[in-house]
Amino acid sequence: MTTLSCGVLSGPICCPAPSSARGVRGAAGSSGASKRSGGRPGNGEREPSSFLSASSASASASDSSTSSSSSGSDITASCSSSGVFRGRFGARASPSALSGAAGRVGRGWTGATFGISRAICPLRCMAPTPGTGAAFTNGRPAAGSSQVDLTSVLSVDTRYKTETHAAASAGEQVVEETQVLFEANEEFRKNALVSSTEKYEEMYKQSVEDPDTFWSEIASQFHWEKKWDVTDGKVHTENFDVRKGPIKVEWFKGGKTNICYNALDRHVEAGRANDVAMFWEGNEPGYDSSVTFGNLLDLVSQVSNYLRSVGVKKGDAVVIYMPMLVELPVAMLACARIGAIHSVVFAGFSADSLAQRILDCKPKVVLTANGVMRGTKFINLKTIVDDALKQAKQEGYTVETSVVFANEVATKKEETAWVEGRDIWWQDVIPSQSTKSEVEWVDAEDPLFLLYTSGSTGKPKGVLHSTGGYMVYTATTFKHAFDYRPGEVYWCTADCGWITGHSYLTYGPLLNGATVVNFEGVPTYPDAGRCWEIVDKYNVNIFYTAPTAIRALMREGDKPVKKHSRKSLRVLGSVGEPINPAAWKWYYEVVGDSRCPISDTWWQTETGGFMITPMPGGWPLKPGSATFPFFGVQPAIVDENGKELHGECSGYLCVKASWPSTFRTLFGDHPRYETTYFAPFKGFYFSGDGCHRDKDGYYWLTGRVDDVINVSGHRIGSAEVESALVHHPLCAEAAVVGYDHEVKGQGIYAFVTLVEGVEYSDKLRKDLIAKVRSQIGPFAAPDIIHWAPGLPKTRSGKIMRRILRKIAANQIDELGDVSTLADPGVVEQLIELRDK
Ligand code: 6R9
Repeated sequence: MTTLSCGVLSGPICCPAPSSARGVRGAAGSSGASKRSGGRPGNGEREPSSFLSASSASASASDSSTSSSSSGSDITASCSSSGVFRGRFGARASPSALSGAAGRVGRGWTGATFGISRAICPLRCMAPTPGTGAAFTNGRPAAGSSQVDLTSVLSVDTRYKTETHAAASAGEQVVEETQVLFEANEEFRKNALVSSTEKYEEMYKQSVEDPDTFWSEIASQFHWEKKWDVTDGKVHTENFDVRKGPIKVEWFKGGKTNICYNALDRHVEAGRANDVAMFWEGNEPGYDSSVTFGNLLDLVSQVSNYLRSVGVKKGDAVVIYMPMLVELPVAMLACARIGAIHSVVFAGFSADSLAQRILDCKPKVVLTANGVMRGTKFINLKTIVDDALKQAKQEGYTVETSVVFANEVATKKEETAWVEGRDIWWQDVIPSQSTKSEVEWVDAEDPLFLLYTSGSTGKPKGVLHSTGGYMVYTATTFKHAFDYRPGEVYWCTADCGWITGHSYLTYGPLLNGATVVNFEGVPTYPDAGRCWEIVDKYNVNIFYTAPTAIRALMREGDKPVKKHSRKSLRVLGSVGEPINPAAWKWYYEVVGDSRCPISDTWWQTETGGFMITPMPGGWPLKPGSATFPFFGVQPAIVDENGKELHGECSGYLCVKASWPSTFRTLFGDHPRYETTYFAPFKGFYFSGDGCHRDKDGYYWLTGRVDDVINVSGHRIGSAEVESALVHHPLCAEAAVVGYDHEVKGQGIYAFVTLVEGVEYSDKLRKDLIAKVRSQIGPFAAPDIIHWAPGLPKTRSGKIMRRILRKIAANQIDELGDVSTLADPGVVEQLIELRDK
């Protein structure tokens, strides 16, 4: 049997200084675009969190072209042929434990036998690559294109393939290696919320057979000012089938509630006012603060009162462009308290991107800070906001009020540019507000927030979530996927600029009354031991991060980890992209001391909460698999014709029915919502991801199948980068693809055709990268610019991205059929220029 051995203040100035504060922080008070065809307006959507940006930066500095194939040797090297491995959370290979779960989850599938031969590559049984591969005409996908590109599924998955090869060539039995199970020890399982596959099965069965009762019971644990309507025993209505009319989802309609009340007031009223709700850890060690539920409620009330005072009402949008100060989640909760719709834009997006979002949702107010330090780097947020507001004004929309948090640790007030009449210091207006603020009771279906995300066109999609279902679902998923127990300290490294920071740094944990760690800095500053220092400092029990951060830290070796005890850790989590088994193993063995289960949570901005995730203790884990669906989630893997596949299979990951936190629409564009997500495979929500289900019913996510690149766990549309590139006057055409990147998961590889007669130069290369940085944000900067005298196109002008991906991956001998190209000679030219 092969086994894997494998404030100065201490708090916001405007709230009482918490006793545990030690800091000295003054603040916390606290598809081929071309000129010829007209480039799309540049815009970006997402960027890695500050955490992730750091790892991206370090990755590109060292070797931007390294493929992740090296991880393959890691896994081989650490394979041993010793017997069954069991740690405190041990690994084992056993068929029995799984039989229940597998038998049930793999609908229509009877198999539960274990130890059968299957290579790690989850795409073993993927359909063959279609002839021309590229799914989008002219590299310029139409909004809501219903086509998906199977070739990208194949290229995305090379990490897994490589590992399979590596293991095989070392004479290991790949088969058994992939079947290694990591199972929680008896003690862990006994106390787990979901302690067995049987318990999971029972709950899952009820959740899909009678979702109305299942979710009503859970929803009843929250405060509802008025109970929801029940029609024919139903608390939800949905249409997931475009053939039957408009797509529509509603949960708990008629119910009146408030998510801020449930996340704060409810705990304060239950006597928990003095319990710590949030530990804030600044970029600079020693700068920290903590806020209790009482403090947080006071702060949120003050901000909500201020917003009301400047005319923000229920249903109005508020844009938040802030670093990870306590004030960021506070601002979100303050909007929720008064029924305003928050739209957080990651404070790393460029002015252009911010302007685009402002123009789309037309906020009354923008909340920001004058600057922030990330590691040793100062980021002047105020100049970015100023530029964005200027652009928005030129385009016809004027923001009347911009509230600026003076982040004294990063920069001085005197050095901050100012627009009289519009700009106002946060510290001048918030602390003087009353700490009492009436709650606006909203309908469960009233919108809670908007969050822009990348799609396959240049225009970002404003994903809209409503209140009641989102509240119930994020709270429930948080509790179960992390096996959360009252009193535990939980640290999520995500920035609130992304969905993870919404659902699992703010709402999910606070709804459960958990103590959250909010870290402003980056994992490698001042050194690679920072995370573990923080874990020990706050006795973190649950730690949730992204594979890109894990890989960046793994490169620094075990020493910085082992220097710290980490004995408080109980559960680890992963999100953002598929975690490669080598990183999983390192996370498990080194960070978690082979003691802590890893919840590899698959979900999306659109889903609002976890969809496929382990429940620690409930069943054994397989490194790299997100395991099984959460309660109420009915995944379907379909083939290219939309036919649902059963048992062991690979294809496109869809969902058959709504779950409470389904996103309700794309802001201002319901047709795009329908065509993007519901038209490709009729009757299903299409996730945009490829997926394999193995013989045991485990789900293995294999990456995006559309033209979205997942860099450091965050989505960037290739169309957006192409559009930014063609904004450069010397760029005639651009085609962007993803390629395997050792740390970031995927990197950005841009093929660029210059205008006639322009010479290639390093300066131009830098200028092009700078163009993308300024149009979208630094995180979207291409890692590689590949000069392209021409692009491989079919006679109808369709770019064959399959070929570009192969060239980017240096798989020149796997180009496949190029005979349908208008000019096959282009490929030779591109190969010649590969390293130029
Ligand atoms: C939460 C979040 C969503 C896309 C999603 C998928 C990828 C996220 C994953 C994962 C494999 C996981 N993704 N978690 N892939 N395993 N555990 O990241 O939302 O930024 O919208 O990205 O991220 O490709 O479609 P979002």
